[in-house]
Amino acid sequence: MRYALLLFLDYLQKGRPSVHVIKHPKVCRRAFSERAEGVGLKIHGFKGHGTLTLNLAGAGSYRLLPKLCPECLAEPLETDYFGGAPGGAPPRLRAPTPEAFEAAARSGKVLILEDASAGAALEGWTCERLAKEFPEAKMRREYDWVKNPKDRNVQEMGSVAWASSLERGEDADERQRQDPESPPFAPFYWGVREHGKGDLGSKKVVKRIRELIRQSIPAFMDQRNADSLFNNAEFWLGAKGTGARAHMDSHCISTLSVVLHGERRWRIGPVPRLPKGAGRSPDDEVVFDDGVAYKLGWTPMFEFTVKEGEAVLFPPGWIHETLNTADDCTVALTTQFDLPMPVRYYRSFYNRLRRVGDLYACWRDMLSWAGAKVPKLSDAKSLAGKAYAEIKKNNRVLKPRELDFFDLDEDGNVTEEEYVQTFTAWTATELAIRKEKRKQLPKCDMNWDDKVLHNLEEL
Ligand SMILES: O=C(O)CCC(=O)C(=O)O
Ligand SMILES: [Fe+2]
Repeated sequence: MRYALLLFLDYLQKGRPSVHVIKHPKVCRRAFSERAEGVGLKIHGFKGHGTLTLNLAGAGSYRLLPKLCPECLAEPLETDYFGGAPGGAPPRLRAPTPEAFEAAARSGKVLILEDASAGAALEGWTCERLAKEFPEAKMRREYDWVKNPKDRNVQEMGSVAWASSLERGEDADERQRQDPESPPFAPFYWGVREHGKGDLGSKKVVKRIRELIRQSIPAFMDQRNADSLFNNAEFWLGAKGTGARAHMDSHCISTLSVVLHGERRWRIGPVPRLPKGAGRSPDDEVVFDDGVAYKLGWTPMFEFTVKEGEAVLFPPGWIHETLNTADDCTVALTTQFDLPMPVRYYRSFYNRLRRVGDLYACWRDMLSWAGAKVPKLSDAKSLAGKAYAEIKKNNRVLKPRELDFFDLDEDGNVTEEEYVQTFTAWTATELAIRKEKRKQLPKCDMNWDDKVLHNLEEL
């Protein structure tokens, strides 16, 4: 009772606008679960005893996971935040508009997008077409680190027998034992993103593929992404049964993967939870390298098929795996884009994203959005109040990234309450994270279901 009440008072103190007390929970045990409504909060009474809602404008309604500390930023329950059909497909955008795509990308949502290659210069390109257009281009097979330890591009695109070849790749037996659903054969990889290194093709090849990618920006996407789409581009190619094994990447921006030809099964899941005491990665320590997800008993949150012309959108850190399922050779263009940056997602899952070493490259950015160094917790509120007053006094327009970091209710305007509350919670989170021990393998909680909330009720 006391704990729930304290928690409620704590929220009130944080000065959330428009607080509606719908009904007091008959709190008789410590158990409770919280729910964010947009950003508003609903504190559930347990066992159906009643609900108390702190409401802000905003669409979603998310239950919240146990926090790293009482004042810390709360993470939403993944299945509430990402929606879709857990175990099945994520939400699908049938006729994606630029507005819908932009909103989803700012929040780091996972989506299947239709019409992703309609009208694109690369629409429908097959493995054979690539071989014909770029015979002298060079690529390599994945999972070939014994024979090709330096990742040289040793496979000529024009020798098209590769399009039907099936090779297991290193450690394939072990991966299949760890997870029989994992892709049995190694795909081919044309890493256009490595164009600076020089062995993926002549200057002419690089110039041409750059132009083709520029002419293939999906209509729903900010067209200023041409450079980032090119500079991060990877073609993933292969016969039925080939695919990328589950892994996490270190990109700080979101990924879009378009099926140009063929069909593929995707399995994908969120960055694992990192509860209090789970530790945190040392700087730059890759955790989810090849095989680690399987070893830790990964259960994908979404498993679905992406057809020719469709794309998948997912935010930084999501563990992903692909399997080419068409009878002939599948071509996918998998790349990242700069605009918009998924800052709302970073705020929503700050605790885990700031502790998993694969995302080390993003930590500096994450630390920058609050606009100040991490202060003492006791100073956070007054510092934030002053910073906000300064912004108002100078009529300073917040940068898009600042806006998304502070604008909890996503109404396009940052109130003083939102600013102070976010800054204070961010400070508390940073301080709590720093108390976590550095561990090569933090104790990841691979679950994404709501059992942890029920467990709370059992306490
Ligand atoms: O598209 C694929 O098959 C794998 C993509 C991937 O893992 C990546 O680009 O990071
Ligand atoms: Fe990847």
